[in-house]
Amino acid sequence: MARLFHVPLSPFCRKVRLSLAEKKIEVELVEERYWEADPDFLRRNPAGKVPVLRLDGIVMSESAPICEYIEETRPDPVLLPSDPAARLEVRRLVNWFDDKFHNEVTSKLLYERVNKKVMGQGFPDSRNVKDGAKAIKYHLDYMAWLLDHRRWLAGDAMTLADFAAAAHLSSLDYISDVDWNRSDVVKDWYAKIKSRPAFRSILADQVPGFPPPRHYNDLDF
Ligand SMILES: N[C@@H](CCC(=O)N[C@@H](CS)C(=O)NCC(=O)O)C(=O)O
Repeated sequence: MARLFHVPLSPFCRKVRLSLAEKKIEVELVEERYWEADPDFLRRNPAGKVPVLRLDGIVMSESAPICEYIEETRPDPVLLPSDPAARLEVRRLVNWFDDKFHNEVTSKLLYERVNKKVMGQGFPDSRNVKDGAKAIKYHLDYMAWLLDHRRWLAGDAMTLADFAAAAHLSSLDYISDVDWNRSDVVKDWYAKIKSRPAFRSILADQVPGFPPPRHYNDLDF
């Protein structure tokens, strides 16, 4: 069986979990406290980062190549279209969320509020939290603009771009940091993706010391 070394609220791990679940690949989840730098874990990924996936006898790291490997070996259902221009758009948006959104929002809110406490690194930096809360508004507005023009973020079909975005937003929703009233189209998109069977394991996550808000796993908000 596949084995994923992860932490529950990591958006990169969540994106891989969503890909695996959408393709109905059974996986054993192993929580990896990467900040404790366990030598066994560092052997699996010398970069010391999660996710790390063991699949087909291969130990893989870096969520984007992992998702593309899953796509290439298990193409059904399709999460990366075959048309080069459509693939480009999916990859652009995966990168948008995992780079820009991550740096401007996830690292400023989730890492300040949760990771610092879990890792014993002190209190949230209020400047960062303020910057993250400001930046998420602009990102939600950009998503709303995309969804005004398309059914899903990268086009007419659900793709890895939707999973990348949903992975970040679901982690932030766990700590009530998403204002779902800002845009109806974004809220509808999230309700649609959240109700997929692939999302179930993510909605069942529990981080000790951080109980999720009631709406977190409510499919109707
Ligand atoms: N580019 C990597 C980023 C993964 C990443 O930054 N994971 C975080 C947890 S959310 C981590 O392991 N950080 C440890 C570190 O940076 O030392 C990917 O897409 O997999």
